[in-house]
Amino acid sequence: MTTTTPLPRCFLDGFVCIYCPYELTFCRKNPQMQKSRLLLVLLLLLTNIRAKALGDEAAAPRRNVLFVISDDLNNLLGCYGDPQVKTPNIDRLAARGVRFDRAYCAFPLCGPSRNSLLTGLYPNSTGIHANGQIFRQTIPDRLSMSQAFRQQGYFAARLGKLYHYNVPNSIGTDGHDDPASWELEVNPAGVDRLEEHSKIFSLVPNQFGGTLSWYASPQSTEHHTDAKIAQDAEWVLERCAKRNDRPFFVAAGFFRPHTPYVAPKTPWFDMYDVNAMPVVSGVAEDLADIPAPALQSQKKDQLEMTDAQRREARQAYLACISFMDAQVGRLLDSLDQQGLSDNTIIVFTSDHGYHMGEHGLWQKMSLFEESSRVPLLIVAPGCEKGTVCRSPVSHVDLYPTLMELCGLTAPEGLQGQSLVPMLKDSTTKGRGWALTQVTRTLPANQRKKQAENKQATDAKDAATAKASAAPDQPNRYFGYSLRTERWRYTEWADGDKGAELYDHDTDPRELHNLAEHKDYQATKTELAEQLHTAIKTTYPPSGQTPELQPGLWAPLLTKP
Ligand SMILES: [Ca+2]
Ligand SMILES: [Ca+2]
Repeated sequence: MTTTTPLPRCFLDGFVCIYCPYELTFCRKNPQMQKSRLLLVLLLLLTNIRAKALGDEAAAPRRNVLFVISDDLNNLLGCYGDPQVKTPNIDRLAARGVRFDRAYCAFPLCGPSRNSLLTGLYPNSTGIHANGQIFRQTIPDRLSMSQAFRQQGYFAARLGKLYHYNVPNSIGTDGHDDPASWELEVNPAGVDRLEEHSKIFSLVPNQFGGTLSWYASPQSTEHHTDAKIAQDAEWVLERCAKRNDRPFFVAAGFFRPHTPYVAPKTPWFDMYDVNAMPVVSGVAEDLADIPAPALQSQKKDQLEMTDAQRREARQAYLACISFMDAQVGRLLDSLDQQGLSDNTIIVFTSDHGYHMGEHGLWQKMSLFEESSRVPLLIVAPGCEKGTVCRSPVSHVDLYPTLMELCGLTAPEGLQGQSLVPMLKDSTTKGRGWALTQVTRTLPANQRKKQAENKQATDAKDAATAKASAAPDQPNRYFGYSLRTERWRYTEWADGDKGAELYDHDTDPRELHNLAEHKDYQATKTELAEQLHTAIKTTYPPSGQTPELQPGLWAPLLTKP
């Protein structure tokens, strides 16, 4: 009598698993079961892959953001081709990511620019066209960029100047900050603020913020405000690194190279030979074809500067850039040392550009290239490295870009484009233009006439009112400038007070205004149409710029 050993029962109750050695023989004897086995193997493989993918997703830490903004910094940087300035740290940052060659602010002044950048809305939608105001006074319910990060679980910290500050007097305070934007605010002040004001040279004695002023400080680097910001940022990043369950948005806002140009003499001023500093020439000839509003930011004390003073100002400005660059380097080193670099998006920019004597202009508040253009570097994991994107982009594009890079939900109504396609392929064209706007005031002798015109305008249908009119402030009007890959086209008061057209293919210094040239009228007409269409996108859906609500500056506290 023979006995047969019963086949062990499969734990899948009749179905066969490749991991089950007992059932393999049995299965092979049964074609029907073999078919089932194949199906099951496929199913298990798919399940396994899916489970692994989900596991990776759950295990992968969310991306962090280090957002670095400098104040009043133009594109005088090594990575943007300046042959004199020494910016090794910003240059190495550029080598790690995408350098945007045509990036522009929405408004060339601290307050309006920063409110625009940090809300992702143009100034016509924030209602902030001047310093000393914040969007909580006009659109209190909007989510600022870092607030949107906070609401989706991020830790958000601010070190130094993100929203507007009066520089230098507000250094060490919160300035015109938005408390709802941050969980932690750090406001260090160094000797440049606390001890050295009386020693600073200024074109107008005792005025430092809006006036060209400089000082080569004998105090060493670590005693200056921006170095303290970098030191405090290192401390914050060190603690962030220990909390890998919580992603961060750390924003560092350096005060230099804003006036007064104060930096340690050694090593920063010593890097630059004052006699080797160039002075802009040919200004008188250049001014002949520029409409008056384009030059309204000129100041008498700046026009009267000697060449020696112009050289000193430039030396001091470059010294401050190199000093600030070293502080950027500390932040990059800190990310590396804390093991955060692979998973942290880094943005570096400035709130607007800056003139160094071009067209007789210094500082900001012009619509020329030097004042409207900003440096913009973005380093993001998985994106291009060391490449240059030449498509025109705007500060308003940063908010949607960072939301997308971090996989967060952006609030409704952001007005910029995401730059993620350009970070993946720097030849992507995108929107094709960037728009910068500025305010101008009427000279006293034109104000009465303007008041009469306003009455006439009020009588018309609102739809026919001009886009540049500022009806609440009859003495004020706007200039708008559209930058495409090739052209800059600017209109003052819808062209009533002048227009400018510059061909960057042949005239990168914007010396030859082609707006009235007979050969360029078709180009001008085309760009004017594009400009007016672009201006419409800067308004909220209501079509009305929100007005300041008196007394409204309440922080909107949020979770976390
Ligand atoms: Ca500024
Ligand atoms: Ca000119």
